[in-house]
Amino acid sequence: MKNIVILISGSGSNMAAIVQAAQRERWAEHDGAKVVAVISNKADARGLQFASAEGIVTEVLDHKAYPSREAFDAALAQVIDRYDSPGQPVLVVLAGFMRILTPGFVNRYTGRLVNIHPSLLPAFAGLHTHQRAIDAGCQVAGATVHLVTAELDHGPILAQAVVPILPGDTADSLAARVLTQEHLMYPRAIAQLLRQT
Ligand code: NHR
Ligand code: GAR
Repeated sequence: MKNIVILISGSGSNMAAIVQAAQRERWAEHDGAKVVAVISNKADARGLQFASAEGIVTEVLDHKAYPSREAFDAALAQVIDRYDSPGQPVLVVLAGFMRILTPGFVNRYTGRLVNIHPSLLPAFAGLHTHQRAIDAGCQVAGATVHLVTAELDHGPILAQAVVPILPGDTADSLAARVLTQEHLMYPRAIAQLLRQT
């Protein structure tokens, strides 16, 4: 079985979209793949309740409880590696995960660590992407699925979705329009990645 571990920090709607696609499209049967654990760096992440209700193992690792980024990432890797084996490397999916990961962590999971970023990369790497796209006068915005490398939001692009920026848009209204597309794109991109590996 190809184990999928999803890392979240908040509402986890992308995580839920992936879990639901896996059920609907029978990834276990057709791709031998399964979401086995959801890990959050925040105890109050709403997505944890959804995952538990689906019978998925949940784990909280509070980054504030660790003395350094390296220590947090080492603890994270230790949990993830419970689901890893030489023949069946675990796929690590960042879904609204808000902690920058150290090179040591990223290099451990090269080629099997993916993120969804709420902009059309390479435009607007980093935070506050929707407000920055509005302020720049962009007519379109969107989201990007990419492999994670040590350089933030710079890994190889796997998929992108575009939405219009409309007159009167706020960061919130634009974020909602982008998020709808994320929910369609991210499960598809992961399914494609599963079929390649
Ligand atoms: N780590 C690496 N090494 N490379 C990437 O491409 C990563 C990553 C970790 C997370 C997601 C990313 C996004 O899609 C991601 C990509 C958090 C921050 C950030 O500044 C930036 C980008 C992303 C995630 N985090 C602050 C920090 O100090 C904390 C911010 C907060 O807690 O609100 O880690 O946008
Ligand atoms: C999504 O829009 C995702 O692209 C973005 O946060 C939202 C998380 O929503 N990710 C980042 O900003 C990463 N820094 P979700 O928790 O409901 O999936």
